[in-house]
Amino acid sequence: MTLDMRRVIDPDTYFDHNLPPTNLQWAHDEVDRFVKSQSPDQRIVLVTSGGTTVPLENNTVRFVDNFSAGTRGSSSAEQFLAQGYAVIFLYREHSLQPFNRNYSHNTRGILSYLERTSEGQIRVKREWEEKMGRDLDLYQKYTGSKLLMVNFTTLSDYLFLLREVSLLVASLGPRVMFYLAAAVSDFFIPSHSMSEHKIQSAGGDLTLRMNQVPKFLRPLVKNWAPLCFIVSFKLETDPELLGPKARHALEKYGHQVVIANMLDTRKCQVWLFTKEASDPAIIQISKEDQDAGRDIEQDLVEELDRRHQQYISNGQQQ
Ligand code: PAZ
Repeated sequence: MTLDMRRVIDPDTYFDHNLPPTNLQWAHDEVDRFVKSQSPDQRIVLVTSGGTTVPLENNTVRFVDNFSAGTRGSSSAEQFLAQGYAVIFLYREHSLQPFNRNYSHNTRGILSYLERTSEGQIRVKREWEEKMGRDLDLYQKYTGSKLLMVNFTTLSDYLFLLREVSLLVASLGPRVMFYLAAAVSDFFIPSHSMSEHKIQSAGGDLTLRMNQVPKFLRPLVKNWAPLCFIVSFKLETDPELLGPKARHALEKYGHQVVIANMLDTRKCQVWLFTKEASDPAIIQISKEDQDAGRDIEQDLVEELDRRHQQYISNGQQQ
């Protein structure tokens, strides 16, 4: 399989040529209701999480996926809730979700947390009772009132939903944060260029031609939500590229923060780049803290919370 990634499309054209997701109207209504139900000074964060897929066929059997388990997004959503934010969680279907993440995607399987009592009832095993009880209480406390979950699968779903949510929250201005942790494909096949049905193998090798995905951070920052506090992520595997690419993104799009991370060390170290500081702030967490159950997202979200408060009180001057 070879990839040809040369053609560039602008963001508006993208929406004209790709189909919206089936949950777009539902998401519009739910986000609208959620936002209107918050108090006037409530801070809101849109957390995006998980990877987008890029279908190879309109009747999709095969797709290209983007790396992301959803750990960053789901753990961060929990921390934002703890900091008092209302959270819109835009996540890849079947990726990790806040509070559920501790039980849903490990090798054990949900049934291994349960047992049957001598009376025949099913209950949580004693060793998990305390932790599960805590997560259940938080999940029930926040769901609906402070946590709204909206799911996507494909790149196209994600982009339509991101635009929809952005336009709905934009009027709230600086008190809204965008925390764009989802891993979004850089390449795709437009709907009209895709095979309608399953690609057949009878023809031998497959050559794919993929277009470059338009850079949606630009319209997001400039047009969709210009007054909001926008945090994007940059993932690299080559350490030489990480700093320059994070800086380049800040200069090109003019938003507030780029969080840079390396694939191998993303759970223990991140760098925060801003326009104001010449060197990035480093947030890291020791192996001992990780083993004790502490996530780097706790420190990361606390730092962003501080910077967001500053941004609000500076009246967007940060
Ligand atoms: O979801 P996860 O915890 O496995 O990974 C998180 C991440 C590395 C996808 C995220 O921190 C990130 O960098 N997102 C942006 C990726 C990108 O550059 O498109």
